[in-house]
Amino acid sequence: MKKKVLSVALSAAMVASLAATMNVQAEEDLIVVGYAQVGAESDWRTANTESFKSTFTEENGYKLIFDDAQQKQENQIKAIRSFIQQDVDYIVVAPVVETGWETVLEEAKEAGIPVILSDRQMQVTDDSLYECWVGGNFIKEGEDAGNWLAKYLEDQGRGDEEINIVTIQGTIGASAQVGRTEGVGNIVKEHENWKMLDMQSGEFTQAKGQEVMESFLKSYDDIDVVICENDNEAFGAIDAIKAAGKTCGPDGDIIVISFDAVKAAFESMIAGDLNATFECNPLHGPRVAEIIQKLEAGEEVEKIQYVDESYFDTSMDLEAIMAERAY
Ligand code: GYE
Repeated sequence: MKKKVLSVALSAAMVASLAATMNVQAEEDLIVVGYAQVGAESDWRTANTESFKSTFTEENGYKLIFDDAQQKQENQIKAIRSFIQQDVDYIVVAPVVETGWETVLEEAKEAGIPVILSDRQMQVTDDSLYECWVGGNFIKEGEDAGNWLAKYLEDQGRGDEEINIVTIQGTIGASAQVGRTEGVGNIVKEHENWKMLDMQSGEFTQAKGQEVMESFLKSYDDIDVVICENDNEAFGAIDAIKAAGKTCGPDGDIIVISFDAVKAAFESMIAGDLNATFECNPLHGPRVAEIIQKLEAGEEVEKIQYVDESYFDTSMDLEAIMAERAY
């Protein structure tokens, strides 16, 4: 009797240890991905983080090490070095700015860890330092916004009017800032009657967007258009416009244009504050996972991968569109 109890106890212990071994093995099979994220500066960024966290799960075969760099390049460099030390299988970076990455990318290369760029790009002389990049076509987004404005003014019979524009830029040196500023600039050049009065960075945040718009409104009394390089800056700009006793949106004094097309931008258009938003898709998690799976299978991946993007304005059925969107 005693013997039987002992053997039951023994086999229970064996099952437990076997289960523990299996667990360790399962963990060893996971693909370890370090993601050096920019920060949490905007709704777009929150949706992007969420996309990675929900894609790179243990059920899907991954272990995600996530780092929030609080919009500072030095923090991202530290995060990449710590990923190298932890000997992760892949490093994914959404670089805060485009320059200054060579050294740390070489360190990753020496360690034999592939680097995938997501969202913003890097300028490096040797592009074999990263596998590929996936993100939005920022110059095109800017040009689309400029062309939208031209048509909008034309439709309102204001095609030949003097138009004063200000721009609240994103983080200076970030691809999304560089591309959107350039894209809008290309269209501004085509219109002699358009004048870019001023450009200042709002760091892609609502608070800074509001601050910059407040100062623009103090300096210039005839602003026709404000271009905000992301939605959150536009929310801040709209608050500043209202606080200054002015109006905006389709029935207001100032036309407000932004980028990203997050849910709150739809709400702002429905409320009649924002005129138009140019989409930038933040759901990169599944795309990066697809790239990793291809690399795991030894397949080639395309170096530059643009995501599809659209735009939305107050002439559309925004309630219906919003209901279908994931962010
Ligand atoms: O537009 C902005 C975010 O790099 C595309 O970064 C991204 C930009 C996005 O903070 O909201």
